[in-house]
Amino acid sequence: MIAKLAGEERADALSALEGWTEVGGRDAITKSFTFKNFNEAFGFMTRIALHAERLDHHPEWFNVYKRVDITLTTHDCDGLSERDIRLARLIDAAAGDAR
Ligand code: H2B
Repeated sequence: MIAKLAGEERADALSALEGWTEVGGRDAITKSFTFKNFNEAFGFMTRIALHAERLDHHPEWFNVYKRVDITLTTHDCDGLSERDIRLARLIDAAAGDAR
């Protein structure tokens, strides 16, 4: 069973991420990305899908046209874990310049 992040470790991990905010009512983080067009948004999602499969850790996400909203949490511990932090970093790298 993967450990939930808590206390100082959790706070430090979250403060090292840029633009990710905590979700109200559940232990999860979220960030929205907007690209130039659908093609770029879908390419981004494809890059994330490859990371997700490799890490066996998957995002909750929602796409409309050029926007991708992503929520990260670890279902196996019902909260945030180191896996979410790792995937968030990879997602930020996969986003390139998009904000
Ligand atoms: N993704 C996320 N976000 N949380 C999990 O707990 C999780 C996952 N568990 N992807 C993995 C798959 C698990 O269900 C499989 C069986 O390893």
